[in-house]
Amino acid sequence: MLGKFFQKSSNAESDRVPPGQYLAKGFPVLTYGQTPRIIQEQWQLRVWGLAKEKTFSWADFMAMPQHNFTADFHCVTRWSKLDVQWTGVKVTDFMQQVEIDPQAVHIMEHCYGGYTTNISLEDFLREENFFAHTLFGEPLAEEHGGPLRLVVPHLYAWKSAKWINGLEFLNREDFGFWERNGYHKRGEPWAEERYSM
Ligand SMILES: Nc1nc2c(c(=O)[nH]1)N[C@H]1C(S)=C(S)[C@@H](COP(=O)(O)O)O[C@H]1N2
Ligand SMILES: [Mo]
Repeated sequence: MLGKFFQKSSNAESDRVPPGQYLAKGFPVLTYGQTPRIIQEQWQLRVWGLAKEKTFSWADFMAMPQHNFTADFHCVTRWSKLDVQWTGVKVTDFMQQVEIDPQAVHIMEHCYGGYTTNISLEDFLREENFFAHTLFGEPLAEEHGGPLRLVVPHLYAWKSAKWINGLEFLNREDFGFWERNGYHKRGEPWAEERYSM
C-alpha cells in the first residue's frame, strides 16, 4: 500500500486520517466520464425546486465574500490528502442570497457533464463548506472542477461536486449518481460510510 501512490503518515497526521484511508502523494484526479470544458464567463449556477429559482453568474460569486480554507480531503477509494488549500465562497454566505421553502430538507447537487450527488440540507449548511475557484493559489484546474466546485470536508469527496451548476432543493432524500450505484447515502469517513448494503 505504500510506494508509488501512497505515503506514510507521521503520528500527528495519522490522527487525521480516517480508518481505512492512506495519504496520497500529490492530488489525484477522480472523475467519472469526461472533463467538461466551461468558459468562466459563461458559467452559471442555478437554484430551483423548493427554493426561489435564481441563477448566479461568475460575477455574482466574485462579489460575495472571499476566504481561504484549509481542509482535509477523503476519497472513498481510500486516498486522503491533508491540508488542501482553497479559496472561494462559504456556503453559508452564498445561502444568504437563496430563499428556501421551509419544506426543503435535502438537496441534489447538479454538475456540468451530468454528475449528481445528494446531500441533506443540514450537511450542506455546515459552516466549513465552501465553493472553491482556487487551489493552492492557482485558478482551479479543469480536472479538479474548475471554474468552480463545491467542497464538503466532513463527508467523502464524492459529495464535493466538481463543475457544479445546480442545486435542487427537495422535500425528501433522493439519490445521486454514485448513491444509486451502491455508495452510501451520506458518506461520513470517520464512520466509514462507504457503501450501502
Ligand atoms: N462532477 C463531478 N464531481 C465529482 C466527481 C465526478 O466524477 N464528477 N468525482 C467525485 C469524487 S469520487 C471525488 S474523490 C472528488 C475528486 O476530486 P479531484 O478529482 O479534484 O481529486 O470529486 C468528486 N466530485
Ligand atoms: Mo472519490
